Amino acid sequence: MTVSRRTLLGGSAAGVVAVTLPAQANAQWKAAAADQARPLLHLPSRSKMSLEGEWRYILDPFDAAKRGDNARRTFWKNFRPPETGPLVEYDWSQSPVIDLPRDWNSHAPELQWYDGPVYFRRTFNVTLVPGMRRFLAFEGVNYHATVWLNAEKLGEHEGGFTPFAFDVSDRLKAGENAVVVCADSRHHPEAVPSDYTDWQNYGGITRAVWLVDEAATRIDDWFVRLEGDNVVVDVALVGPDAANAPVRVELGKLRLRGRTGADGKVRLSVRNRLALWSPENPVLHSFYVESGGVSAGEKIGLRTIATRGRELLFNGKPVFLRGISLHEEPIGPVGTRRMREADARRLLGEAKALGCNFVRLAHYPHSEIMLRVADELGLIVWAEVPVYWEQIRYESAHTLGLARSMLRDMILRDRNRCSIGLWSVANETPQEAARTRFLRTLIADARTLDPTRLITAALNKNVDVGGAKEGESRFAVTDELGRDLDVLAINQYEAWYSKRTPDQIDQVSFTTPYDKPLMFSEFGADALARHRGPRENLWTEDYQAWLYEENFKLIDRTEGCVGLSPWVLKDFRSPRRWHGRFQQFWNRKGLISETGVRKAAFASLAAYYARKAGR
Ligand code: GCB
Repeated sequence: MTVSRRTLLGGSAAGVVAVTLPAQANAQWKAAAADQARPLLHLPSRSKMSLEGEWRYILDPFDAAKRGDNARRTFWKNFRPPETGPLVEYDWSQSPVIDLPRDWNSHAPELQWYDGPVYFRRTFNVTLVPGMRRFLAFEGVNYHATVWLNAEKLGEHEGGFTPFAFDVSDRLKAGENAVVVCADSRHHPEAVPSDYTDWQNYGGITRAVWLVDEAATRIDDWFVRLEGDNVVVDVALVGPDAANAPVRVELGKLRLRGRTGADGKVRLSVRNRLALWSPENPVLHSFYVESGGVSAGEKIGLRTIATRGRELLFNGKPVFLRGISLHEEPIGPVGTRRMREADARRLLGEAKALGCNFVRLAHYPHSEIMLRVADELGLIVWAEVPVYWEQIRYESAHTLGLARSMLRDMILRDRNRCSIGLWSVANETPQEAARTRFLRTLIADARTLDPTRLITAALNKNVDVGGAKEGESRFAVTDELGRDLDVLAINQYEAWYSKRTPDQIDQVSFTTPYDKPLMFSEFGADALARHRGPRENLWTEDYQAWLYEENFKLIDRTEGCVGLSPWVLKDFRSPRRWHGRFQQFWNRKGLISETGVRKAAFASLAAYYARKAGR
């Protein structure tokens, strides 16, 4: 299959260059997915050196370097010939500098719309310690990464939002080492998501890079959760002494001990005597695990989430999810995917100011720091993989393999975060057999990896819901996938993408034959901050607030509605939002502008949530 993509260089029409890429690139990506680099879990708890800071970069818009081994352009080899030759057409020491991690789009104006391969390089110094294992760990590279260490290829990874790592123990040299990463932001038709989304495809090494130090036998994984009245802890060791090893765990005042089996794994369990985590009381306990002199620790909370008929139960009690959806994009005048802890705190702080007890982290696994801050602040989280819209190739084995690896790596990374309540397998996907088979595979995987969370998906909006046509007002959520989900969720844009006006939302109803809870995972309208009424005028704050008020009534009269996460907390970058006055490549459905100006609907939602919380 040929991948045909347009690569834009420069923001002006004069600077636009159209490039058609060879089939080769897609073939490489496909090979990579089968043999994807896997993550090293629990990075925050490991001993490591940061590789953030200055890297150099080379743009390769024609994908020249991968078109065949040609010494003139094999960037990963860092040839530095004398001036007499041979000829080499790059020189890393003269290439521009970028401060990583970050997307390249916000780094320089001429890169705002660049979609293609970029090579990054930096050096770092290492002291070799006999017996120590070393890993080069990436928290996220969008979209496809190829990595070389000291000119040797380590491997590849496809998927922009999940971590991966390489064991480099036998490849590091004492002294200076050089890492080169090719980050290619292009999405081929079998990618996840596909090449068509409603958000900016921020390219680059967008999340942290680490050199991790580990003992020969390491604590590879742990999974702490509440099952019935018991705290259950799985621990997995990897290395020469992993079998039959003593394991000691502390969680708050609880003490657990055991020995691993021949596979290096052990399951420990003790009756719970610790306080439960909740949005009202987000209590976290100190977790500590030790084996053979190697230890790790973090903060972990305990809670349960379940359904009972149309009810949603949190720690055994009915809960109403007062939520908001958000993208991983910090508040600030320039759209970026550079999420630092302070950015996560500011974004989630706005959700708290709304009175939320819930956030939908759309439409892909967010940076791990978001989950850790949500744990601390007491926000229940919906986490999602980017199986987005009908453009996904549901019949492709490659695409399914990719989606499964993303779901797996997201769940393994985040299942110890007590904030996670719901795993979502998709957003607005067509009701057809291939898609349903595809999503059922993901749901089965999610249940195996984490039986303690509920599974959901944002189902199709408006006219597609239950086959209802434009103009109809009674929508039945009958999607076959509903059989497999724990919680049904609907995206609906009444009075924005439908012909109705907000006051006509009172004609609309949503029902479902499934005896399951139902959520409104999206609704909303674009509004330019500080652009005011009359409320009948599209794009005004007043129209948006009016639409919210009418939706609250719909929600209150919908049987089995257990919550909402309107679209969206903050205006976000989207290349398909062209309106020159109101949008300028921002999706304006935010309750706050990109710089943090609160729109009128912010106060409407905050007042509604105060009522819902009985305040
Ligand atoms: C949706 C999508 C979301 C879009 C939103 C919109 O249904 O799930 O990704 O950004 O609509 O603004 O149209």
